[in-house]
Amino acid sequence: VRSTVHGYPRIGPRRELKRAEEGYWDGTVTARELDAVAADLRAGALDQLREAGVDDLPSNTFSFYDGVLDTAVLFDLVPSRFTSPAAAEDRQEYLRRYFAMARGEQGAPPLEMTKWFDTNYHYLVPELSPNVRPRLVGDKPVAEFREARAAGHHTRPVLIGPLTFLLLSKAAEEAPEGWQPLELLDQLVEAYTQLLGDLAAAGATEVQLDEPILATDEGRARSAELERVYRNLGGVTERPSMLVSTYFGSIGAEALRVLKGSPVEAVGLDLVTDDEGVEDLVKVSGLGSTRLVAGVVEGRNVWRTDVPATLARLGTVLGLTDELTVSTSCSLLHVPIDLDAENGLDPKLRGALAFAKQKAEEAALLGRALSQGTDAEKPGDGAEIPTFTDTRVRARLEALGPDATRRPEERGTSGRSLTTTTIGSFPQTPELRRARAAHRRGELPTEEYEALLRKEIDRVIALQEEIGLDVLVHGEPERNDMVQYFAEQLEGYATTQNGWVQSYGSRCVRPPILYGDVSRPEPMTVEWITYAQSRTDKPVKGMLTGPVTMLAWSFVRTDQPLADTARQVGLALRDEVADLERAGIRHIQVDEAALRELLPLREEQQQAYLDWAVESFRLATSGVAPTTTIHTHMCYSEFGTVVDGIEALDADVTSVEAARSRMELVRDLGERGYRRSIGPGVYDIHSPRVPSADEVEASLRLAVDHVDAGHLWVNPDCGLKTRGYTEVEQSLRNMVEAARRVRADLG
Ligand code: THG
Ligand code: ZN
Repeated sequence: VRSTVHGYPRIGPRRELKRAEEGYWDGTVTARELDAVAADLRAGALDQLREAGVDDLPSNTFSFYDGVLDTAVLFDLVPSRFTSPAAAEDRQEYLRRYFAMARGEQGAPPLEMTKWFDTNYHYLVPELSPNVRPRLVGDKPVAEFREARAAGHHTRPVLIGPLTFLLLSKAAEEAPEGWQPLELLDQLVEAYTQLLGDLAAAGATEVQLDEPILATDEGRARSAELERVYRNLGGVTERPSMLVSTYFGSIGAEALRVLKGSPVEAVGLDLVTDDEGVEDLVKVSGLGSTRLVAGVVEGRNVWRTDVPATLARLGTVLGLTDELTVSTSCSLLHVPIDLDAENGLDPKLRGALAFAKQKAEEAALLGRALSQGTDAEKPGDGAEIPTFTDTRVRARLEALGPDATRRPEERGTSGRSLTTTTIGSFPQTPELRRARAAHRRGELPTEEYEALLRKEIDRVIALQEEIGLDVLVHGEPERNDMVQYFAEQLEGYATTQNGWVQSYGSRCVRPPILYGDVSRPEPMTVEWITYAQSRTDKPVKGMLTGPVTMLAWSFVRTDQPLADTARQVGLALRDEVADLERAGIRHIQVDEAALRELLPLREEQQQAYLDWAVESFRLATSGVAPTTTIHTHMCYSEFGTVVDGIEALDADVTSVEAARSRMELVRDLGERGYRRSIGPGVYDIHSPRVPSADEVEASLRLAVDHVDAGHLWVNPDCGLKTRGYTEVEQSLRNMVEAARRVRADLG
């Protein structure tokens, strides 16, 4: 029994890719230097996998930004705004175009970026239309195969499958009404055919085609297309054997039957996310001669594999296929690289963890153990993963009555129309970042660091007063990442020093590890918020991160349902909310930026999720007086499926990203007779562009047509942390001016 992994992190053990790319973007790193760093990272990853004992190594898992973008460029699916006919086709031009698609350039906004399924990784959304013609123009998968072979590794190139690629793409603006990217399927498959031929000619004997879309309702409904794609690809005479790999959940018996009956030589299944994968295998009476690549090592969480239990499960699965390979449940892109780079973790917790390198070792070990019989080698220590229980937390939750998640229907109102505010964070200046880094290294005494933070708060408060905003924020200068910041202060949570995971492009996050029962030993934000409040007569908003978002952006324990964990976080936040209120804070915002992201991929599971998501939010926020205003914020505008959930949160004010979707949400909510207030983002903070007062005014006038002005708040569409002060100041001035004009008109 052989072992493999579906993919490996690209950023490098010390985020080398980030440094090289950001240097390239600001002109301090040459294209040649960037390519050299990338080649080193690819070689390093293969060496690590080999060292871990993995039998079959993947290649083409590297990307400068994202694999979906790579695929679009590979097949010439580049919108015309990024092409410059004058330029010679060389490496510089290739990189210019590639990064322009990812990040935008003068006059050419970037491709839309969105979440990769239910992960915290983002991909770029290809824009397709009947005017484009997929054709193979690049050679990245072939080049990386050759490069690996030169270093002595015979690899399996990994590609995004055609079905997943097209179902994740969108119709370009110029496409006719009703046209769908899937209409390009046959042409695209033709281009893949050529790629398979090139790979075979280069010596590749197997390729991996990733079709995670099959784990979603949308993908499951496409079994006819699935059948067609793989029948056609299978018909290529000179081709490597094909592994179609699926992940982020089971794919259903129908898709499995299609794949089993297709020319595909191997199928990869996620056997970790749910139990249905094995049930499906039984339903189709096993895979027979189609090889099963069994995803049994969890690829997107950090817990080590329970080896004896997994061997037992694999024992059952062995009877359902003639040939088995052990693998991860998905690419290891979603976990940090190496546990050995952490030295601050509690040994008891550390013993329960595995990062990418350790997970590769687990896959290898499982393969060996199965080949040699389970007794041949004592795999792992077999010790139980420790539990961290806090009986006090459990008793408190137990004792809560139904009123703990209910607020009175009648609330105090601000009495004002078009109240202006911001989402919470203000720009993090280089000075601030440097000070935080120095403080963390122990080079800046805490008193000096905190004095600096207070100075920053003074400045941000004064600026907001001067601009004329109504509800102020302290600007969050004390926070690095909003999730990390709270995790550092909660019991039951651990943070890492070096556990970086790619979020998008060169941007990374260090997801904290929620390993035990959660509680709040002492107030987390009260000191900073009350300090800010002491500097102004206007109300200052308290800023917290909600339970769902705390879970979505952390690695979370799996020994109890997410709902139970969310309730514990909700209770800890409830304590914080109570302390803020007691300290005189009248506006409290609990962000649920990730409410949508954690929505299960399949509809049948979505309601149950929304129920506990709503309950944990309400647990956090329902302890306050009717006169305290609860705010929440969400970082997207396509609500569709979650709009009932948003209503059920029962927040007094909900701010959302609406700048790019022309206030559609406001209209929808208006039509539904939404009772609470809404703050549709009136300009897009994801771009440095300053909106004019006229422009903001136009948006506001649209909004007041649909929602009573007393229920309308005025704010940017997200936090201002990643922006610079010059543009922020001007944008906010224009926003306040626009609100003033519309308010004056309303009388
Ligand atoms: N926090 C976490 N996850 C997130 C976001 C977040 N996921 C969605 C969205 N926001 C992703 N956005 C970003 C934006 C910026 C950065 C990362 C994700 C970023 N990271 C720094 C970097 O890569 O240099 C490191 C930050 C740090 O020092 O902690 O700039 O807000 N969890
Ligand atoms: Zn946001």
